[in-house]
Amino acid sequence: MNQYIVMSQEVSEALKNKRAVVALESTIISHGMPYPENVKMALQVEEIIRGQGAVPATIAILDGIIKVGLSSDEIEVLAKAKNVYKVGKRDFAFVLSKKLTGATTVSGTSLIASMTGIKIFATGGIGGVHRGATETFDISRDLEELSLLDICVVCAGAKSILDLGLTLEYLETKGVEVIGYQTKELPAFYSRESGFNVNYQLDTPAEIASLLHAKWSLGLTGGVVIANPIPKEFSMDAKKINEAIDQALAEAKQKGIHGNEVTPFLLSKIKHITEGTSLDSNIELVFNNARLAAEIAVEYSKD
Ligand code: PSU
Ligand code: MN
Repeated sequence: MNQYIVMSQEVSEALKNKRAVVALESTIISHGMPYPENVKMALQVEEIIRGQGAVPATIAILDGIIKVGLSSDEIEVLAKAKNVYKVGKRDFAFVLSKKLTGATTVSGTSLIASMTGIKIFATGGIGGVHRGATETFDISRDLEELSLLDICVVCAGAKSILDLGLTLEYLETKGVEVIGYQTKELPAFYSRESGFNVNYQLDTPAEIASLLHAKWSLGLTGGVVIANPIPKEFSMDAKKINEAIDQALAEAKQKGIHGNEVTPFLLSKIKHITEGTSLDSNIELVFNNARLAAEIAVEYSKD
């Protein structure tokens, strides 16, 4: 397809046979979680997707090659590697031409998924408009790419390290619908409540697949966000997690953290402040999203 892209046999056969495939990002592995929890999470997510009858396609760049569908060994290598680039659109050309290793963000993964014909994507949380963006201009590339590419991203909403209200406004401007899975309220990643509403509620994977067919068959290009609340038993107290987020934000500001280092910095601080409980919740919500994404992919591949 292109000298820089190599697809695993499993993914390439699944796509050829029009079977359900779910794309998975790799920044969550290299920049979002510590080793060895990251490897365990990544391998288990793939098993959950296979268990639903779909094929997982974890996407990352290894030594200058974009891999679509990593082997277990490759996941291990990526999870342990140092100096892994965090790759969105502006980073691909540099990392590829220098034969470096990179983990793709939601936006970077969506770009490659789109090139290879994968439409359903599971992750933890998407990037968005950061708090204070009116000063910093910090708006994740994720939102822009979602506005351009035909991709359905299943996430647990967005964390309140972001300005959720502005993130919803931005998505509205760009024509990206935010669908709540069995909820009217936008979930806030670690907790099920944010105080904001989604655009529409849908209650089954089949209804979501049918929305995707309606949108894309009409040529309405662009993404769809499926906001899937963290299961109750793993959700965190909103007040407690928001205090941790505020503390992490203050520290980032004081240290002058900026650019693409902001999100990884905040994630690791929050984990530290919550003594690891945020990491457990984070892993569980990713499993929950992988399951739903696989169910949607299976329904979507039916017609
Ligand atoms: N949110 C999380 N975990 C993550 C990320 C976001 O809970 O690992 C990652 C995703 O890869 C997302 C990226 O695409 O951070 C957004 O980074 P930025 O804010 O720099 O655009
Ligand atoms: Mn940013």
